[in-house]
Order: sequence, then C-alpha cells, then structure tokens
Amino acid sequence: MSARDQLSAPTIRLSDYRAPAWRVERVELEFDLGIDVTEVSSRLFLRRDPAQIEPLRLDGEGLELLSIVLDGQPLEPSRYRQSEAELEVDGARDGSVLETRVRVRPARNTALEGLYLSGSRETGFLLTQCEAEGFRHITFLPDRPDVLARYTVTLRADKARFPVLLAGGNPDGAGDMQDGRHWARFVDPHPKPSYLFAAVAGRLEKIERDYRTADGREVKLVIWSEANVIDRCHYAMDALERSMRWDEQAYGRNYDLDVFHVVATHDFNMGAMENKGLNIFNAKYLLADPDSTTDDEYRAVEAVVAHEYFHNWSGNRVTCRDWFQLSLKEGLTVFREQQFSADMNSLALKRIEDVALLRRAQFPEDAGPLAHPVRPAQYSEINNFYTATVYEKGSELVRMLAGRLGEQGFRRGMDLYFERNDGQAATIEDFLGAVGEANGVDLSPYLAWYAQAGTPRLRASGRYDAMRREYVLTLAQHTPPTPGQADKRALPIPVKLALFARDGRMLPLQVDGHPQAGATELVVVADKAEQQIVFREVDAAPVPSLLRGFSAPVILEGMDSAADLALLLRHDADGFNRWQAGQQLATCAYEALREHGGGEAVEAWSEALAGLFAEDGVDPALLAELMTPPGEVELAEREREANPERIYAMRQQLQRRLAERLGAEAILARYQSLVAATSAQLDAVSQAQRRLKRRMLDLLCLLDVPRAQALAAGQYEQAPGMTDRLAALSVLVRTAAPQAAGALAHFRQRYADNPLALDKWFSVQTQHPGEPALATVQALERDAAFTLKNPNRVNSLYGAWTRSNPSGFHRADGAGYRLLAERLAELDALNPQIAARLATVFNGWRRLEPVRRARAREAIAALAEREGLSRNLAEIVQSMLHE
Ligand code: B3K
Ligand code: ZN
Repeated sequence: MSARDQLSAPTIRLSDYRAPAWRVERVELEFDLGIDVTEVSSRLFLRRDPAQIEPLRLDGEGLELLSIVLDGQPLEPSRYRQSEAELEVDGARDGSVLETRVRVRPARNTALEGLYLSGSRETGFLLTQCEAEGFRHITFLPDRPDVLARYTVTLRADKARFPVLLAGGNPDGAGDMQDGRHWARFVDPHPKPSYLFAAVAGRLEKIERDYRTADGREVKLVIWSEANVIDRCHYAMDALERSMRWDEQAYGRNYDLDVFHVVATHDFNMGAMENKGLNIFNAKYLLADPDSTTDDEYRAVEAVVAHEYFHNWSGNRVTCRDWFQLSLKEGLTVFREQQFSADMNSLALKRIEDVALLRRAQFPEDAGPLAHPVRPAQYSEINNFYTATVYEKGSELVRMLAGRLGEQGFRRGMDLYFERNDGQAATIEDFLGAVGEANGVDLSPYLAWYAQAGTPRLRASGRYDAMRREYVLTLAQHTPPTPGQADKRALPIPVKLALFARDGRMLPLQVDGHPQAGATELVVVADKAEQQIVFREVDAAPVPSLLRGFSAPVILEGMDSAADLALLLRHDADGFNRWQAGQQLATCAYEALREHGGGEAVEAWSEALAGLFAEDGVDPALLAELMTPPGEVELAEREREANPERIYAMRQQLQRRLAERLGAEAILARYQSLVAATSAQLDAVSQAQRRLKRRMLDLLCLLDVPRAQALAAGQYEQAPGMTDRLAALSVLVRTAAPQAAGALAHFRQRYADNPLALDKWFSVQTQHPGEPALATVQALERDAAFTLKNPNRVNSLYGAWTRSNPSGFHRADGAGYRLLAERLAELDALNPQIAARLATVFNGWRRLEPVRRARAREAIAALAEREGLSRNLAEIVQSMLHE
C-alpha cells in the first residue's frame, strides 16, 4: 500500500467522541514470559453501559489467540470474530468475565511498542511501552484512556534468565516454582487506563532509598538498570527525591503507592514513560556521571525525572478522557516541570531555554503543513501528536492562566481540579472549569487557544503625545491561516508590560480602569483585533518593554527601534526580558547586515553587549545566552525563500562583528580566566563558567582559527568533564581542525562501551557546516556501531544532522533530502514512530528557496509513493504534501 492508498486510514475525530459502551472494572493478567514467545492470560470483569447496544469489541493487534472463554464457557469460533485490530465477542452481558490467552513475540518487536526486548537475546531484558496504543499489542482490551480498571498482574519466568520481575502497583507476593521458574504478583489499587500498564523482566541491578511522604506514607524508591551502569543512577535518585518534595510543597501532592520503581533502557522511542508506579526511562534521561554527561544533560535528567513523577497526579490520578485531550496531561506536566526546574536552577535561564525551544521547535510546526491546535480536532495516528505544540505550547497556555490567576489563585484552582477529577478521565473543559470556578472567573475564552492552530502575531506601536503627557500603545493581533483553518479569531493575549525612561528607570504606570495605579509592571489582556492602551502622566516618550517573561506564546512585531532595544538590553533588571530585547535587536542586526551590509542595529547590538561584557555583575551563563543570536532555524522562519547556507554565513558574519567589537585579546583573556576557574563541579557557578567559556571559544574561532583550534585541543585533553570535552571536540570538528581526527579517535576508544557517550561522538561529527556534512554522515552510517534499530543512535546521526546543522542538511543538490528519504523508508519498516518523527524535519520545505524547495518536494513525493508505508509515516508525508 503506498501512502496515497492509505488515505483511507481512518480519521479519528474529537467530535465523534462517545463514552465507552463497555468498561472494565478489574483486569487480571498473567504473563508466562519468554524472549521469543510470551503467553498472556487475561481475565476482564466487564460492565456494560445500559444505554448502549454495541456488541463487545476489544482492541488487539498482532495477537495470536490461543483460547477464549466467556463466563466460564469456552467460546465456539462462531461466537467471536478476530480482525486485524479487533476482537468482537457475542453474548457478553453486564458483569460478564472474559478470559483470553494470547501469544506475542517480544524479540521480533522492532517497533518498541507493546512487549519487547531491550538489548541482546543473551543479556537483554523484557519491557513494555503502552502509551498511546501499545497495550493492544499485549492482549485484548478496550484500549482507550477513559476505560479505567484495577490491575492485578502476575509475572512468571525462568528465574536464572529473569531474576527481576516488576509490574506497576504494590508487590503482592512472589515465590519459586518447581520448574526453575519463579513468579511475582503486583496489585495496583488505583484504577488506571491501559496506557499506564507496565511490566519489566530481566537481569537488573538496583539502588534504593526510603522516602516518607508529607502525609506519612513510607515509600521505597528503587532505580533499576543493567549492572554496568547502576553506578550512574544516583543523580536521578536525588532528582526524584527533590521532585517528590517539591510536588508536596508546591501543589500539596503526595505519592500514593508503597513502591516507586524506575527502570533505565537504551532502547526507547521517547524520553521516558510515566507508567503507574513503574516509570521507564530512556537511559539518556536517567544515567549521569561527570565523565560522560554534559551540564545540559544533567539538567535534562532532572527535568525528565520530575516530569514523569509529576504525571503521577497530572496524568495518572487525573487522566485524559481521549487522546485529543493529551495536552491536559502533557502541557500541564511540562508547566509543572518548568516551575520545578526554575526553582532548582535559575528562573531566568530556564525561561530563556524554554522560550528558545518553543521558537525553534513549536513556532515552525505552527507555521508549516503539520500545524495543529493544542487540542487537535482529528488524527489518523495519535503517536504523531506528541508534538511541541501539544507539549510546549500547551505548557504556555497553562502558564498564561497561572499568570492571570496569580500563585495562590492557580494553586486553589489546581486543588479543585485534582479533587474533583481524581480517579477520572477528564477534558480540557474540566480543567478550565475547575481552575476558573475556584477563582470565580470564567476561563472559557481561553478554550479558543486550545482549538486554534498557528502562532498569533501581535503588532505593537506606540505614540507619545507631549501636550497631553500621554503614551498610547496600540496592540493589533492576527493569526495567519493554517491548513484546514483559514479563518482565525482574536484570542485573549495577556501582555505583561512596563515602560522605561530613557535613563533606564521603570516608570510608574497610570492606566484608566486599571486598579494597580502606580505599579511599574502590569498585565493587559489584548483580546480584540485591535485595541489601545493609554498611559497617563508620562513626561517624555518612554521605551516600552512588552510581553515580559514571554507572557503569551505570540510573535511580537513592530517594536524594533534599535535604540529602544539596546536600552532594554542594558537596563532591564529581569534576565529574561533583557535576553528578549537582545534577541530582537540581534534579529534586526542580522537583517540589516543581510540587506545593507551593516547599520545602526549591528552597532547597537555589539555595543550593548560589549558594555555588558565589560561589566562585572552579569551572570556568566546569562552573558553567554545574551551573546548568542537567534539560531539558524529561527532566522529561517522569518524568510519566505530561505537559503540555509546563506543564513549560516550571515549569522556567522553577525557574530564576527561582535567578536571584532570585543577584540581577540579580551575574548582570550576572559577565556583564560574561565579556564583557570574550571572545576569538575556541577554547581550553578561552575556550570555558568563552562557555558561562557564555550561561548568565548566559539567567538574566538571567528577571529583567529588556528589559535582557537590550539586552545580547543588543549581543552579537550585537560577537560575535567564531558561539558568541556565535548565543547572542545565540537570546535575541532566544526572548524575542520588538524587536531580533530586524533581527538575523535581518542573519544571513540575511550567511550567504546558507553552508548550514550558514543551517541555524542556520532552527533558532533554531523555538525560540520555546509556540503561536507553529507559525506561524514555516509561514513558514519557504515560505522560498526551504527544501527537503525536503536532510536538514540538514529537520532544522534540523522536527528543531529538534519535539525542542528541546517546548512549541512539542506544542500542545493538535494542529496541530503534523498539520503534522508531513503533511510526513512528503511526505518519505517522497523520502527514507524521513530521514522515519522524524523520525517518532520521536512516540515519547512515550502519556505525554502526555489531550487531546494523543488528537490525537497521530489524527495518527499518519492517517499509518499513507496509501498507499505506505516500509518505513522504516511500521515506525516501526506500532510506535508497537502496543498
Ligand atoms: N507520556 C510519555 C510519552 C508517550 C509517547 C507515546 N508515543 C512521556 C511523557 O510525556 O512523559
Ligand atoms: Zn509527559
């Protein structure tokens, strides 16, 4: 079947939602585990909705049905029908018990969904992944999130090969059997949907910690991994404990089982999974040690551990009614994790990182053929909707509400939301309803944000009237059309703002009808196509600082006076806003350089940064961020006919202007003082120093390549940890240094047994700008350590090349596109989820310059024509080509 034929793949629509005709009260599962063959017996205690007449239909894919018994009676084949995806059973009634036994084949499961093998047949272990619809690959059940059941799970396996047996819930007995096998049982007292089911079996080691919740429960925290990496789990354990405390304090949420298991695997389709009581993690987001983990990765481990833990309430205790409501758990949990990470680290830096991610990943999604609302209206394959829009934009929507209600009001709202929906499958309306009701406000206008795709443009313009001593700010909004949504309505956009005097002071604000007269910062909600705000008693034309803290996920237009932005970049006390002004100014500078070879903005940008560089008080991490212009992806977003090669070159030129303004000697001096201060510590100060040191080295590359290379080679050799080592290696690779080959060979050998570090060895080599990157990628594909079967490895090669090196991927001859399309087809046969996700790198193809656009189109179209594409990949390529 080619993608075009698959247009018939069913479209699931939010508007078609119906409550389940059949529910399952209780599930008893028994697994006889084996690598090649596992048999699963299930007993479902069924309830029927008396108002519906549907026959009993259970989801099940790729299951070999061995036996079926209804209410104690084996069923004749005439009384049930099994199709590719369903089992329909006659004669079931309210209270019936259906027993099935099925066979599945874990070792053949390369899609990593359902029950599969991680690692080798000899030493690997078995595990499950069910979200979104993996459970149906394990046994028959109504596999939808609004069917919540109590699970009892018994695992049986050979004791020597599978000494550890785990499932979600509390342990409820274990023992040996006569035949060398053993068993273990788990009972989960909390009703849950099937996507939160998990089981694990194999040779695993553990670290443990006792934890006492604020409400007095004694909990055993256990992290499991293969023996050779168990020493690298301690940081995650600390992060878990911090997360649990934080959720108690910030949201009053306590953990609710006697055990909390976490398991690390190298074979996983995403970051991690919040299965009830048995989280499963991609090793990339769990293992950490200074020798092989960068600072950024440490923060990512902390964030993902927290994210999965927080799901225990936002996702598990209160789950989603259907997959359209995915952001109900994901947007909310990302927001909670962002709050936590800001509390653990730096508020300003966290906000900068999150907004940068939104702009790099979500804005392009919202502007391209895959644009969809935070609550999509339809899908063909739900796994394609675990997107930056659902996650990151979803989090921004929660943040808007939280900002609107204030800390206490939001907490009140969350308390009511959790209380009212505990044990239920909820909707976005339930969320807005509870949070609004607790505060006596109607939040329903915000529903439009969940239903409308595309990033709103907010155009601001100011006019000062000296006679009346008034400053009039006009805010106009519009959202460009997105596929399937031509007409857009005005949205409530909270704009946090301040006015600055020319000397950098914040002005007290007098706005008619606004209660907080005299405050220096306030929030106005722009909810019309155009509106004006009049500030009174303003003595001179002020400098507006808008959208402070990024108070809404919009693109701000119109505020591009270089002098104004430079003033904010120098004076704004809020780190995020300072960065924001710097990004806007850098964008103006970039465009001035491109259009006129220079200009006022270029001078203003480099001058303001030189001033900050010379000051003592600026946090080095913030300074490093301030000195980084928007990335190539973000700059490309502003163009109709993007040429990634040219964007790369112009951005380099812009940075060279900055480097020249600072001067090689000053950069070198700062670099050297940071080298002197280098330690292997993980504290914020040491991390900040490494961040700035890296920036210094990059800037020096723009002025004096041999010197930067020599320094990088020295830094590589002396690096006390991975952050410095990788930064140095990256400079050597990107500048094609003579020292690069030796360092790469050394790195390769040193980390031969560490797959996560080896992933970095692959990634870093894809970063050589421009045409040479392709040959490197091809050489790396032939490396003995490369495999299409491991998602981390695939991402470390193709993901890094296509997403982080636009000038290397988007070759004018289209060879990059052809290679990727070819690999996507191969990958799709193994792992459709990973193939579909990688395919989204073609998202911006329509806004490439004409030559590249034509080549990209050819590659995507050829892919779409292939036989037998998965529903996952087919949906992506079809949407991509859709006019
Ligand atoms: N809920 C999982 C993601 C599942 C993705 C399924 N394709 C991880 C998370 O967001 O926490
Ligand atoms: Zn999540």
